Amino acid sequence: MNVQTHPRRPLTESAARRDAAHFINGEFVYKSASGKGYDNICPFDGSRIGFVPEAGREEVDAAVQAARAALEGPWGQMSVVERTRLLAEVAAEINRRFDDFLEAECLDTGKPMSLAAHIDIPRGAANFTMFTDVAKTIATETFPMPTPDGAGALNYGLRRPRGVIAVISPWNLPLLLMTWKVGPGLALGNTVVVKPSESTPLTATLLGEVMNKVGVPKGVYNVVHGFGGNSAGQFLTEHKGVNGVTFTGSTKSGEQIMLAAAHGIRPVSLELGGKNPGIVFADCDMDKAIEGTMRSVFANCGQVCLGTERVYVQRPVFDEFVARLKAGAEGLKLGRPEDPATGMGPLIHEVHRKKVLSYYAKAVEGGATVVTGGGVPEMPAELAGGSWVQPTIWTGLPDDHAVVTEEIFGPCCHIRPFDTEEEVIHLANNTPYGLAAAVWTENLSRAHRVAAKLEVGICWINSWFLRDLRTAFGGAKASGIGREGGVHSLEFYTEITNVCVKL
Ligand code: NAD
Ligand code: 6OD
Repeated sequence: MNVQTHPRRPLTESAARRDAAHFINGEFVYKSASGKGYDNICPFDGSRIGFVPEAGREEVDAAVQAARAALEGPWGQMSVVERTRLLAEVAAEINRRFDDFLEAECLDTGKPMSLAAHIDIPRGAANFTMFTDVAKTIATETFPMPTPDGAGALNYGLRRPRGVIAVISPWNLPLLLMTWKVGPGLALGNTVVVKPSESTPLTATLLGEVMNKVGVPKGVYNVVHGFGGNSAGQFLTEHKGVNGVTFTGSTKSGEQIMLAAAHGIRPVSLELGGKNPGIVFADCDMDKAIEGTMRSVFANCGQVCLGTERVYVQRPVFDEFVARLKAGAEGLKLGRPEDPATGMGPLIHEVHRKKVLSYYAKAVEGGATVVTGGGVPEMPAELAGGSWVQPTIWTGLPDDHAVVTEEIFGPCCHIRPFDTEEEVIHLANNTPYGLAAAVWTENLSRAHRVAAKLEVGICWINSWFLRDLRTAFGGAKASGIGREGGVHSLEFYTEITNVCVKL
């Protein structure tokens, strides 16, 4: 992965501070026909980044029409080799403009540049190269069959692109999660209309420049900005010209999107929320467990769908674990994205901060022991307008308390002791969600045994957020429908036709 470490421009002077634009049929559109739009606000200091136009039905329709037309144009005629060569150019151009993407992403999200430089931007590029092999090596089944006349018949499967894909993405890892859909979608011959989160419009807009620069035909990649319900998101998912909707976001929005996609019987791929357990056995390597749990709880200010919010620690090591995680949390430096010493940034915006702080208050009302944090940190005057909260750890809440059962999406966790393997498996599975789990143990048999019993899409053993893009990714239960990644992406991004040839 391309990770650049040279000193960076201060974000106050960044050229990435600019208006966002829709990207429709290869053109940037800075104003919607309705004139509607809003200010993009920077989460670390509350400053104005620029204007974001809000798409109405007119812009959404233009984007979908452009994507439909592109299916019939040069894009539709391209061989898979030509298509994937072009996508490799997209990845290379993202890497050439690494700092532009990095600055745009950190302005929109407030996350530390050290984090985005290692995860968000390199993965944003890799998502365009990863699916090359999948697209080039599509295999389908063949069944010769006997027929009464003795001549027989031959069945074979043909995969074709699904068509126009609506990509609806969230604000926590904007470029990474958007390209995680756009990469396979395009590699497999579809065209896309992206609706990025209203809070993070910049990198999706910037990607339009990359598409034009490397010569991706117009209409293949389109972006419309705006909100979800009764705005660009809803108009897009309801549009009859869309053949499938792939969505990453909250379970509540996922339900609405599924309802919209039901009209016209369009397929959905849903990657939704979670309330992920971390399970620390007494036989773990404690250094690894602390390092991994520090990341899984506090990375990206706790705004990672795969993050740990419920930690279960076996009783003999409970006190040691709590003390060491507390020390780690208290050692995190909150600060500007450009500062290499910054370990944690702000939450995405004030509305989300209000939500997270409401859980901080509920924990105290519920009788939790606040091990550390629980409030708003004192920040220097230049950052006082940002959406900061303290990294927070609680113990002592009952299993049915809202803080233990509901997704908070902040830098916080509740830690509870347990005694037996059976008990902790029951506790971990006792949730409507089923996205991810992290298990910490040096006992190999236990690791395999527990992983097989956890009702989740992804179970990490002695690691967290270690991603091989060839593997199935998605959530069980209320955490999603479908799997993407590697060959699993074929299911959503292609349609299979069985050809039956009577010989
Ligand atoms: P969100 O559901 O509020 O919004 C996500 C996107 O959906 C945004 O672009 C939003 O505008 C759009 N949207 C909302 N309602 C819509 C509607 N009715 N029709 C069409 N579009 C609509 O989520 P968020 O607050 O941006 O992100 C945080 C949530 O996302 C958390 O719950 C987190 O767990 C989840 N998430 C899940 C994964 C995963 O891979 N499972 C990854 C990242 C985030
Ligand atoms: O790594 C990925 O492909 C992925 N979809 C990660 C999701 C992270 C959630 O915040």
